Amino acid sequence: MGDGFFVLKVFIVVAILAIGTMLFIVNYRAREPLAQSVVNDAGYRLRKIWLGVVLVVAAAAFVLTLPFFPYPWAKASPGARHFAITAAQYAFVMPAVVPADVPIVFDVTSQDVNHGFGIYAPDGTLFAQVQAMPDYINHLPIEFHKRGHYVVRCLEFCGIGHAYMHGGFDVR
Ligand SMILES: [Cu+2]
Repeated sequence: MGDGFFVLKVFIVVAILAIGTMLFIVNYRAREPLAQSVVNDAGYRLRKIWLGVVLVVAAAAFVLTLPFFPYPWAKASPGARHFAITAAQYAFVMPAVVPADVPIVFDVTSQDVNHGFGIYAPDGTLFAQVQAMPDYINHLPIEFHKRGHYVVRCLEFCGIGHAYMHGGFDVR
């Protein structure tokens, strides 16, 4: 179908534009040398404005998104069933079956280094995740409504076998 020289033509056009731009800059600077103070003042002014814009945007984003923070909702209900999860290079020790439609808590820890405990729903989307850390138990309150097989993958690079570190459980 196509024109075999398309890439070459694009390259030539881009090269001509680039060389032209460079020649223009060289010429421009040669004709009108600007005092360093002029350049400095403009640069610092621009930087101050930019900092202000970034601060305003960041503050607005922080305030506007704060109500969507998930932590206040992450409280485990008192009657929740607990399941121990232990990660180790390069496998997970966990229950084979987890009940659906009841509040549960995964108590997640690691035997060696930091791992990620990432739970993927039967449709392949990431459902929940928490860090698995040595000498520490992270509690992940969760409730499954969709039955099926959930795949667990390590989400923290933990060594040479990281890519093969996965497991799973059934929700029934
Ligand atoms: Cu890993």
